[in-house]
Amino acid sequence: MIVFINWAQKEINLKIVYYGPGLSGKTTNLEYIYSQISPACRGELVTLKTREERTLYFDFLQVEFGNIKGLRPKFNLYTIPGQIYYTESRRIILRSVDGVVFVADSQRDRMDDNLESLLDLEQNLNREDHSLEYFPWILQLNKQDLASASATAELQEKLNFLNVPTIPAIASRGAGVLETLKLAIQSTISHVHETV
Ligand SMILES: Nc1nc2c(ncn2[C@@H]2O[C@H](COP(=O)(O)OP(=O)(O)OP(=O)(O)O)[C@@H](O)[C@H]2O)c(=O)[nH]1
Ligand SMILES: [Mg+2]
Repeated sequence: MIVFINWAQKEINLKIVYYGPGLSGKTTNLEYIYSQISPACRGELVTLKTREERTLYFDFLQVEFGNIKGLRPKFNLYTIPGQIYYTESRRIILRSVDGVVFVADSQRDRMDDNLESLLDLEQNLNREDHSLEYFPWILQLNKQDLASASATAELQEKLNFLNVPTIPAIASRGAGVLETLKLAIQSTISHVHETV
C-alpha cells in the first residue's frame, strides 16, 4: 500500500473508491455526503456526467475527518463509472486505492450485475497487487425502498462471501449513507494502522 503522508504539512491522504454496477447509486452517495458535511470539512464535488446523468470517468469529493497519529486525514472519495465499457477508467481510478465501498443494487434482477461488478473489482484490485480477501472493503445494500429489492439476508448470502461489514441503504433519501462513509473510514484506517 502507498499511503501519501506529507509530514511537513501534517497531512495524510487516503483514497476510498465507491464501486458497483451502473445505476446502483454511487454518485447519489457522494451527492448526499456533499450536502451534509460542513464546507469547513469538505471540498467541492466534482462530477462528470453524460447527458443521461451517468458518470463519465469519475466523481470526486475530499472530506477531512478525525486523527491518525497526530495527523488530520483527508479522504479522497471517488466513484467509478459503472457502465461496463468504461473498463480503463475503473482501472485508473483504482490506482493507489486504500479502501472500497461496494454499492450493490438490491433489486432482484440486478444480482448478476452486482456479481459481475464484484468480479471486475477483484480483477482490477489484483492489478494493484490487492485482493478482496485482504483488502478493507464494505458492502452497501442500496435501493432497499424498492418493492423489487431482495431480502438483506439473501443479498448477504450471495454477495458477502467474505463477511465484510454491511449496511442497508436508501441513498436517494440519505438513509445509511453517512453510516457507510464512517464504516469505510474505520475499515481503511484500521488497515493503515496494521500496515504503516
Ligand atoms: N429508489 C431508489 N433510487 C435510488 C436510490 N439510490 C439512487 N437511486 C437512483 O438511481 C439512479 C442512479 O443513481 P446514480 O447515483 O447516478 O448511480 P451510479 O451508481 O452513480 O451510476 P453510474 O454512474 O452509471 O455507475 C438515480 O436516478 C438515483 O436517484 C435508492 O436508494 N432508491
Ligand atoms: Mg455515477
